[in-house]
Amino acid sequence: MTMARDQNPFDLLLARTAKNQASEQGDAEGRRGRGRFAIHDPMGELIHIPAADDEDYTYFSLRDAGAIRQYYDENGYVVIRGLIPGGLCDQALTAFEREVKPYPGHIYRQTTANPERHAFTDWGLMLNPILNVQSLDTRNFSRFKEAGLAMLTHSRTQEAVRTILAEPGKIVQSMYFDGNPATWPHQDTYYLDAEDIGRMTAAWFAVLDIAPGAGRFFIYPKSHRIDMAKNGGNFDIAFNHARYKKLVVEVIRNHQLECRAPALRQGDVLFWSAKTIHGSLETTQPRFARSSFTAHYIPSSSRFLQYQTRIRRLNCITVNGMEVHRPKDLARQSQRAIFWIETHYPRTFQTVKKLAIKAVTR
Ligand SMILES: O=C(O)CCC(=O)C(=O)O
Ligand SMILES: [Fe+2]
Repeated sequence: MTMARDQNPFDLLLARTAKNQASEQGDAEGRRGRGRFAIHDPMGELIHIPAADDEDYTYFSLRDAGAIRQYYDENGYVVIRGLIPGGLCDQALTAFEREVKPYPGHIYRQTTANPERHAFTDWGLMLNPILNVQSLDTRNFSRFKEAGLAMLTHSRTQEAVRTILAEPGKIVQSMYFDGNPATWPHQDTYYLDAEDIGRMTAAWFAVLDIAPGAGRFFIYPKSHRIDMAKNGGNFDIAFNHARYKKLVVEVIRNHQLECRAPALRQGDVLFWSAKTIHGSLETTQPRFARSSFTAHYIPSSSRFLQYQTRIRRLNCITVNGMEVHRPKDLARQSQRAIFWIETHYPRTFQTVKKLAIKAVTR
């Protein structure tokens, strides 16, 4: 799909920079051709993405509040450069190497939502992302958890979230990635959202400079405006998840959506909306980590919606003045007992869980 770039406030901003002195038309064409790194998009098409940020859009800094909001509303995502101080990113990396990587036990994981031990790539990267950094057992992961939460609730993060949501946000989920699971294209709203569907915003925190072939995060700009089937009935997550995945691919194809994978340097953060189709690209540079946190924020006045069907009660603590929901919080004895059953009787636990989810999404 060709974008109406000449009406885009972001393009106007770019046109003002010294780097972009060509005509509006020529400049837009030039930028589009400047991504030099060839890679396949999720549809198997060869695309070119920027290898580094000097080949990319300049995007925004935190002080551009009005432009951030406008670009986000229009495109369903926005990049804020240099949001998080590099020192804090380094602390998280060090804590990950010291506390998390050598840990031999089970941790809840993003892809399955089940407790699993680490799976490693041939290059020694942790392949199965961590789910809910805020619920990790502090006895084992205190530094990593602290550094992660410091980024996700940083005063600058809170300001960005407030700009996007037009009110303070609260965290309902988070993740941490080291190796690349190549996340298939999806919208988060199918799994979680604010009660007012589409209001949730999520953030991808680059903890180091992300190499173009390390599993870059991609988004399909403007896909947040497309209405898709809801979770439930023939598209329920428990028994028809594969059908939903296929639907997303069809929507991308039918609307001829453009896949973008911005170059993110350490401390840059990409925000996207609950309905924006996103995921991560294939790995073609397997030696490079794609160290990143993600966090999902709903407006603080909003209730939390799961599977587009049920309101979930939140179990919040306050970190740096921001509310953080802790699902399956391993600081609690009762949750540790469930965790024990999940790790010792995984099959039985999964069957019961599937049936319970079907019962609520029917
Ligand atoms: O970074 C990724 O691979 C996917 C992250 C994601 O889908 C999310 O946090 O919602
Ligand atoms: Fe997602």
